[in-house]
Amino acid sequence: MSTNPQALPSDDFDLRGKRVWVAGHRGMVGSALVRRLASEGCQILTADRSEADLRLRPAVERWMGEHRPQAVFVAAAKVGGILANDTRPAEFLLDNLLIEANIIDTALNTGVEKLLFLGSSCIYPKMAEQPIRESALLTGPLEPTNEWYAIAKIAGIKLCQAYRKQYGCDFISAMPTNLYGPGDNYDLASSHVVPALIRKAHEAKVRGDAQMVMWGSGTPLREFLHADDCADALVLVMKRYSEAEHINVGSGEDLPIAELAKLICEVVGFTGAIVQDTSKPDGTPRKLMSGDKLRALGWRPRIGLREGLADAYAAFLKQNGRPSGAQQERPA
Ligand code: GFB
Repeated sequence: MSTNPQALPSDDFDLRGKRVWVAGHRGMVGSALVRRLASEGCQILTADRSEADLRLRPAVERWMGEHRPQAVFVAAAKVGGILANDTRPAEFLLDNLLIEANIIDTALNTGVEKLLFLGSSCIYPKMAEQPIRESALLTGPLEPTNEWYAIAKIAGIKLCQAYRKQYGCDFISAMPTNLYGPGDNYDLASSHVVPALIRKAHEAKVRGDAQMVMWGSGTPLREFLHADDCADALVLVMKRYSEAEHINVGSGEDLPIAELAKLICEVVGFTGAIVQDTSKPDGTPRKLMSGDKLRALGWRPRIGLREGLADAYAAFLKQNGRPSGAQQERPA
């Protein structure tokens, strides 16, 4: 802990030899962090849900008390795509509030030296000026489809800031853009757009369908980052960043969903038509984040979108080569 709550440490936070807990190691970002941390010379700690349900305070206290992590990546969260966020608001709000409050407060009590809390680009106002700078937080109304998740993540940022201000904890926050990659969720009712379209294109190809369904109008713009690039940026942020304000983690480029769908069809090899289901929501029209702060730390993404999508499709085939319960959608 620093004696001056707002001060930047003069040196990098050294991970070597430290006990580093990746909370949420089974998720897409958590598992990418575990892969990335393997070369950092630290001891990686993980807790299975059977060992510690992170929504339960006594379980978190017991686990952290026993394992005494020195650094924590809070990658554990209830996450999902636009439909899951829109239809399960209570879970997205409550589970995320519980997880972050339990971990952050127990981190204070167990003497964690540094904690990095992960949020999402949906914390920003729906109509924020683009590219979205970190200072746009709380300057306007949120996107209604994910305000519950956004409020929980904003509360997590504020918890880190409050613990920094009141107790001098080196707790920081990073806000990744829309992520994709190995270990993603391919359930069509709860997934994000990239895994959903990979699965739909693959199954349409295998069945020989003439078309596949894309939700919404296809006009919303989204910025995508491969989970391995995200993990790389997060490790750098853990080592080099120590400010109260959160930091954006993105690729710096966005594209319309209709173009993403075409690109995914090319990567997968589906040559049929893409049809819209406009009964499904579009969500935020655009959420391209400014990457100035991250670039100032010297970080650049390495994985281009086409290459990243090919990697994600290869991972999908490995994970779900022959899906037993193919989920077929028809245009509304
Ligand atoms: O990835 P996605 O679910 O999340 O949807 P958001 C992005 C865009 O892709 C929306 C469209 O405009 C969707 O309508 N889309 C097209 C599809 N086809 C599909 C499909 O088959 N499945 C899905 N899921 N989308 C989430 C937030 O917003 O982003 C979360 O709800 C979080 O809170 C996450 O912030 C990163 O980008 O709209």
